[in-house]
Amino acid sequence: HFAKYATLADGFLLPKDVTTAEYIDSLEDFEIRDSDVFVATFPKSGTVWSQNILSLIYHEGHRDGTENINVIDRVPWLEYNINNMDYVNRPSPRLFVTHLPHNLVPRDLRNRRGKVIYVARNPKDVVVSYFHYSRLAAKLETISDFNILLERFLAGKVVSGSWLDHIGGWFTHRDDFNILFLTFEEMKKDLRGAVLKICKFLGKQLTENELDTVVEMASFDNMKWDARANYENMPESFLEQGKGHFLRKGTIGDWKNTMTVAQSERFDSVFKEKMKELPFKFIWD
Ligand code: PPS
Repeated sequence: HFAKYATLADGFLLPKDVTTAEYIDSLEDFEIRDSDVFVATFPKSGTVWSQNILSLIYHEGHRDGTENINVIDRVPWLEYNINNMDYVNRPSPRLFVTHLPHNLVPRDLRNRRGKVIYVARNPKDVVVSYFHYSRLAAKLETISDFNILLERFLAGKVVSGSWLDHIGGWFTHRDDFNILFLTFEEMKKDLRGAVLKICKFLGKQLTENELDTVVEMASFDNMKWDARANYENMPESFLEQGKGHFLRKGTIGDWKNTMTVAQSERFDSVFKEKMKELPFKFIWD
């Protein structure tokens, strides 16, 4: 079943041919600068959205359209260096994104060097988004039966492992990091407020006009047609074009259109009690 994936310690699953366990091990010693900024997420939780926001905040050439650089090159994945960038010698401030659990990121980051923005999303919407995405993403196994995917998600057998362990790990160890927690739902309800929170956390002062531009350009409707941000430029070996859009719906509560009542109850029976330990206020409908 898992021919496409490799398993790391603690059951963390990753796509096999975009990285290796050895490379991820080596990240332990990757030197972090105080000016480094990381977006950390479980997949399908608002990663590309947050990458785009960071890119827009930091790069005037992105905001004013004078530079045509893909967001994935502005804010590359730490653990999947797909474009073979020289991460060590990148000029500051370096922006990165990661799906890694808290214990596998560079040691310096766990010692409060650099900054982390952790974005979490209602896990019912996460699993539904993952389900649809698995049809487009060449690196993921396509699972056409939602029930099978749901059971795997609940058992932590999807890429990046257990949602609960991921979010629980980052939250429990929050004092090891300079970290800001945000939810997809609060970004959706008040994007301007979320961008302001991010700017405050990063110590970045934008003018009102710049802020307006970031908010406008990071809206779903704008990103959907922005090739730099919507994965249109990803090679077919990553994303099979023509099968659907990476930016699919971008809403809160779409899980209801895929999950049956029985599946939702099954989800609750495994997750609800355990989720009470988390402080996140997800919106469920
Ligand atoms: S990945 O593959 O892990 O990087 O995916 P990720 O980017 O975390 O999640 C993809 C979902 O985020 C939605 N998205 C947005 N929603 C609202 N506004 C904006 N601007 C936005 N950008 C991305 C995207 O549509 C996916 O969610 P679903 O529910 O599938 O539409």
